[in-house]
Amino acid sequence: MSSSEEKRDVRNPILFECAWEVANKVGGIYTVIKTKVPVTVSEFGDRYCLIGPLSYKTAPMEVEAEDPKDEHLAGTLDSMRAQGVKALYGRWLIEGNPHVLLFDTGSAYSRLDEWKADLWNLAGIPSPPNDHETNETIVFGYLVAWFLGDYISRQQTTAVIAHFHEWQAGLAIPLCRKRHIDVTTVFTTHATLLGRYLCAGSVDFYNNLQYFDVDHEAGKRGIYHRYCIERSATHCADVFTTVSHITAYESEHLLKRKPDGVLPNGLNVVKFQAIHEFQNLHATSKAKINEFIRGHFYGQYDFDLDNTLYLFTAGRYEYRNKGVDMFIEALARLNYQLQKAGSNITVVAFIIMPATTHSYTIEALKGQAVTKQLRDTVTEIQNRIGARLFDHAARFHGEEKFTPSPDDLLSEEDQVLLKRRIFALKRNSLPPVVTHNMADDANDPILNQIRRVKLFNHSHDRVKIIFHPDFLNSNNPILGLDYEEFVRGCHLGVFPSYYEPWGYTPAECTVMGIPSITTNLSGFGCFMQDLIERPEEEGCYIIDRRMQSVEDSVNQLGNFMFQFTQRTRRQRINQRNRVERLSPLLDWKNLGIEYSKARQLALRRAYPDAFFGQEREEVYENGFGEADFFGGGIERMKPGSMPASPRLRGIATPGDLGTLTEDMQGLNTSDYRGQNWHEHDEEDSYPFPL
Ligand code: G6P
Ligand code: 1S3
Repeated sequence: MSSSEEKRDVRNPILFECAWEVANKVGGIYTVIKTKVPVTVSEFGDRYCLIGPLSYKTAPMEVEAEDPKDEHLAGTLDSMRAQGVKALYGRWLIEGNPHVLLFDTGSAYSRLDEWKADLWNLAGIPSPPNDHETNETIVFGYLVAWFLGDYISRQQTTAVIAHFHEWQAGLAIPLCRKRHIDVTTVFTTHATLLGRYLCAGSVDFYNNLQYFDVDHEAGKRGIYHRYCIERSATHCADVFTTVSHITAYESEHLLKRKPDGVLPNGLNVVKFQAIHEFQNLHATSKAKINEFIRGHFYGQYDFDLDNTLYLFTAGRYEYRNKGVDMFIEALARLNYQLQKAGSNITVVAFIIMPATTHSYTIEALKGQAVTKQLRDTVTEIQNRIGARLFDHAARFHGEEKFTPSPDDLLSEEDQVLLKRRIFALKRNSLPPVVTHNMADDANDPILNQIRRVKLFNHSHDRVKIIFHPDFLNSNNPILGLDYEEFVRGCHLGVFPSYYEPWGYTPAECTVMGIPSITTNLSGFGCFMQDLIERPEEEGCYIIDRRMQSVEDSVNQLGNFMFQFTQRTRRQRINQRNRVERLSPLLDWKNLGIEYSKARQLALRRAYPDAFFGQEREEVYENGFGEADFFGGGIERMKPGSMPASPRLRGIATPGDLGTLTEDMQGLNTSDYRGQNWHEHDEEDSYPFPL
């Protein structure tokens, strides 16, 4: 997008990374951005600045205000502020401490109509009046384009890369293109709008991807205008990328542009000094979950916590897309299998998915309260018994045998007190399936499915269910753990997603050493399958949801879970060790290079002249310090370097999985990794009801 006369220096470019979830947690993109910051800062230092929306609720906790040191940036902000735009510039208080610029969209709403008209004239993108999310997207997009345009006019010597994530931050891309702003752009999509909507319905998505009439489908769902924004960002970006091969395939068909490459999502993997520290953390966190379970099942706490396994699923409440339907169905079958086998194992399955609720149920609160009272009473009595025992012992002079009777130690009053606490534990109802009062209990898909399969936490059920329809945090009066602590305390994460461009939940399990189940329809599942020869041996189970019937997939999931219940403690400990050893595969220190490649490609496309002639070598060396990226982590993963190392496919490393080269331009569908991406040659008819 550069004008060839201008000679911007491409060797030390400036990077703006723009996303709706910068310092503003909504979902997975927040994790991508936040965990990637340390590697990006190590590459760009002060030349890196994130751009996001200003939320007055969260910003004070996330950002420390600061004056910009870059005079051009300061000039641009002054000029925008003079025209009424409110913005916060400072440091994001996370590891890496990056510069961050947050725009208050509210301060520019007076221009919304003007900008909507401009968007229509410029790009033919309509914008209906009452779509708040789209209005936010438009205001934010115009503010970012305004900022970049002004900044570029002041700073004329250095190349600027603007990297945008997802359609909500992507509108600035077509604006930059139309206004000939001299920046080079990268657009990364983390899902497609249509994909998410279509999968949530009842279409056979993956077998029909190439047949969808995209405009019609978007229109039918009332998202045509959003789709237009997404598609224009996709097509106007210098470089278009996504997070997995499966979403690359989807993007090609639904957004009509083949991605230039895949940038897999990483995590900021922190290694403990002591190698088994994560095992200790499992034991401590599990003890906290045990406490909760004693309370929740009061009056029916008739199973052995030493033989209890904690399974969980978590994520955005997308019932079908996240595979909760399949999880509950498989749990019902597991219940039957365990009962039939006469197993002494109890499985407690947690579903952690935020929904609209009216606080906790009385029953859930009562369970924790009565067990707490019992514990307090036992502690008091224990102290009194101790005092009496001490007294007896102090007065003992060896005349006879020292045998204080129980009656001497446990007074009648104590016995009455204890009985009262025990009576308080009696209950006439079953331990609740859900911890909160649901806003729409009767129509809640998760509750209805639980009702259908009759998993009601009966005493004879070997599988118990607890649906916690809210995020976890350590101040929670019921399940007082934050998410990470909770995951560490569980035994197995289960994520049988149908639509999952990446899927951070199983990836997070992996780096915490917790085994997980995912599917070959999730970006993460395919990534692991591509890298590891037998992922299930490494505690990374992958259900086939692509090549077999739903019935077979449910059975496969049920069998994986049943096999898991058959493992001994020793086997579980070993498996956790193996899982944890996969974490370098997911470390940004190894995966960050894919982002570097995308940025280099963007520079090359925008400033091709700068890559020829004498400076060429220098640019490449600076841009691709591969040796720096592939440091210790990958060394650890070399096949054969340790006896119990996972068997990686060939010499594959995460870097090898990245696809970003100019060659990708000629890519066709069969180039996607993963198995059997069928192209149907003939389009007979529209394959599902219109
Ligand atoms: C960790 C701890 C062990 C504990 C074990 C329980 O490995 O270091 O002390 O026995 O967890 O494992 P489990 O799979 O039964 O929760
Ligand atoms: C998306 O968030 P989601 O849960 O709506 O982006 C995430 C980050 O790339 C990804 O992990 C997830 O699969 C997508 O679906």
